[in-house]
Amino acid sequence: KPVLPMVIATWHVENATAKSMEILLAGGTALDAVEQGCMVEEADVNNQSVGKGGLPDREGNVTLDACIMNKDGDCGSVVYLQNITHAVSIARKVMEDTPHIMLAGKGAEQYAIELGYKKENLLTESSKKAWEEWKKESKYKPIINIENHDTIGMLAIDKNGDISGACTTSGLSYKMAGRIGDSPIIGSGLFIDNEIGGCVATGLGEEVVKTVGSFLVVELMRQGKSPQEACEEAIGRIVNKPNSDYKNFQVGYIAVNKQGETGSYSIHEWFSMTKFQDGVNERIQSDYYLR
Ligand code: SD4
Repeated sequence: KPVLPMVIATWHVENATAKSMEILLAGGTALDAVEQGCMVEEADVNNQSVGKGGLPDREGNVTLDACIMNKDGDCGSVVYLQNITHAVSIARKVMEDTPHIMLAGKGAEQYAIELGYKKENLLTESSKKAWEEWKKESKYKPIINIENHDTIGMLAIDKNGDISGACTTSGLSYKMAGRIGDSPIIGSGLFIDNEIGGCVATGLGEEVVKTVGSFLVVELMRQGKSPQEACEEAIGRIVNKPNSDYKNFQVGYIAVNKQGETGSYSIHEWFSMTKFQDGVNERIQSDYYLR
């Protein structure tokens, strides 16, 4: 029997998982838990891959992608959202209160403002400085594991055994204007099936989308694989592609099944998952392909 409630997240985000657990222990739903957990990182200006303080695109604009999915298989997402810190909350509102699943750019911002959110400048001094430094050479090359890869993805199971997930990011730093990654794409950056489990991705979004990574992991679990085996096979799909350039990019998956078992796997070293279960909030170093 799984120890519930529980929550896992990509990377080292113990404050975020602590917030989620607080909600879960107070009897909150997995959906509330993943939203509030993601919000912790969105508000943290020191996390330069998410929300406020995120690194900008090459024109200096911070643009956010986020999505959320609940136990009923409903989903909502925002892409290319500017000037609003809590992209994940707007994604949730898209899911719950609109006839749509995805809003982009100006429309997403307009919707947030209608909901009462205030416009904020998301470009902090330190992110602006980093961008100005980058502009000197303007070389676009995603850096494995470093600031480029701190997207937060969360999966939670509440005391009723129901699963929800969310994902939020400022995307790859210095991306082209208008670029959207995997994180707001249901099935790629995130997928939940309350009968089976959930998965969330981080890393180079383009490569995740090519294999519809999170959906793949959940489907592999449906076929009987453990979360760990499913994550490994999904990474295998990427690295075994003809001409895959995997030595030069990172992708990581974390997954949970209905039994509360978890898995995580990445291409390169240094990926990690934070797990809060049974009173322990811990960082778990992920196993990886390029040993
Ligand atoms: C993207 N998957 O936009 C995201 C980037 C990421 O930590 O994971 N950053 O492609």
